[in-house]
Amino acid sequence: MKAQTIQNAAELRKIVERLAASTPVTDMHTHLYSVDFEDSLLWGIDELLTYHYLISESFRWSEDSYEAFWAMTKREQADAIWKKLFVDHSPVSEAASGLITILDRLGLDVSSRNLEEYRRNLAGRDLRGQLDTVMKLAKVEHIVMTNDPFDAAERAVWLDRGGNTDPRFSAALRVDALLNNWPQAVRELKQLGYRVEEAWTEETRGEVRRFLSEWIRRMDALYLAVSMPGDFVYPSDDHRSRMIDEAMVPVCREHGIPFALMIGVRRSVNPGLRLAGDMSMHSDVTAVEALCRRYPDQKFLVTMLARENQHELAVLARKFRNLMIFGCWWFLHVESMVEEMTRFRVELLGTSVIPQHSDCRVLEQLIYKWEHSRSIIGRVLADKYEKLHGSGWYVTEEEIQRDFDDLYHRNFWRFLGREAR
Ligand code: FIX
Ligand code: ZN
Repeated sequence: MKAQTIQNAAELRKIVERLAASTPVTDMHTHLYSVDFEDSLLWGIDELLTYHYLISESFRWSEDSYEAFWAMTKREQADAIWKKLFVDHSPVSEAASGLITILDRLGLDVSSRNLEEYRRNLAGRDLRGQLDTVMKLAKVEHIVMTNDPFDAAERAVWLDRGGNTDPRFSAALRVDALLNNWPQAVRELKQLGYRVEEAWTEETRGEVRRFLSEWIRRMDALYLAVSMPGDFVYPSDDHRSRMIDEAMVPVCREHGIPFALMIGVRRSVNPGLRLAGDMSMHSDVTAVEALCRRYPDQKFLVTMLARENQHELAVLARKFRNLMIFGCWWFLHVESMVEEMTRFRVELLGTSVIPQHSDCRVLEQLIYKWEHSRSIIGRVLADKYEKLHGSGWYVTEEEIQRDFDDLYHRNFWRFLGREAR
C-alpha cells in the first residue's frame, strides 16, 4: 500500500515539527544519576541556579572575590546568581533562558519573577516523582550516566548497594585520570588493591586491564569514556598512546563496547572558578583519524569542543564508519552553534549522526536542553525535506518518523550493537 502523500509544504513542516518535538530520546551523555546514587543526582532550584555555566556568566557582573562566593551556602550563591542574571539583567543567554523554559514547563508562573515561590514549589516535590515528570516532559526515555569508580561515594553504591536498579539509566565508565593524570590514577588504583606502579610494566598493564574489565562488567557500561585536552596527539611515544593501545582498546574489543572521546577541553584556565573555569581548545582531528584507521573493528564515539574542529570531524566520519560523531558539547550547546553544526552534519552525513546529547548536571535541565535542540533539529530537517518535496520526492510521515528515530535514539543503540533499552 502506498503511504499517504503529504500535501504541501506547510503540512510537511507541521508534521516534522511535531515528530521533532515528540520522538523519544536516548540521552547518551549526561552527568545525571538514578536515585540509587542519592546525592549524586542534583535537582531543584538552587542546583539549577548554581549550574557552572551560570556561575561563570554571573561573574561577568561581579567584583566580589571567588573565595567570597565559594564561602556562601548554596542557597546564598543561588540568590546572588538570580539577582545578577535574572533581576539586574535579562536572562538571554542559553543557560539563563534555559532556566526560564524549565520553570515555565514545570507549571510555575514565570511572570511573577518570584524566586521564593519557585523554591517553595520545587522543594515540595519528591525526587522520584520529579524524575518521572521531567523525563516525561523532555520525552527522554533513556539516560546514560557518567560513572567514575574513583569517586568514593559512587563506588560505594556499585560495591555495597547493588549499583543502578533503574532500567531507564545506563552506565558509561569514565577513565579520565588513567589518561590525563596517571600519578593520581596510580594512587587510586593502589588503594583499590590493583598492583600498579607509575612505570608502564607488564604487571601494571595487566592490572589496568583487570580494573577496566571488572568495572565494565560491574556497571554493565555501554562505553568507555574520556575527555581529552586539545593537545592530545596519537600515535605518540607517550603514556596516553600506550594506555590506549595496550589497555583501553584491547579491553573495549574484548567487551565489544565503543570508546568515547570528548576532545578539546583545557581544564582550569581560571582555577578560582572551579568547575566553571574550564576552557575550549582547538584539537588535532588526525588523532581520531589514526585511531579509526588502526582499529577498524573498534568503534569510536567522538565529540569535540572547538567550533573550528566540527567540519573536519564531520568529513572524517564520511571516511570511517567506525566513527560516530555526537552532540554539540558544552559551549557549542547554544542555539546558533547547534543550528550550524546540525545543518552541515546532515548535509555531509545525512541522518547517520547522533545530533545531540544534553550533558545535563541537574535533572530539570533535560527540559530545556532537549526542547531547544529538538526545535533546531526539526527546522534543519524540515528545510531538507521541503527541498526534496520541491523536486517531487515526497517523504512520508513514516519516513520522517524513521529518520527521527535514527537521530534521537536508534543510531546510538545500533552503533553499540545493542537492543534499545
Ligand atoms: O567532561 C565532561 O563530561 C564535560 O561535559 C563536563 O566536565 C563539563 O563540566 C560540562 O558539564 C559540560 O557540559
Ligand atoms: Zn559531560
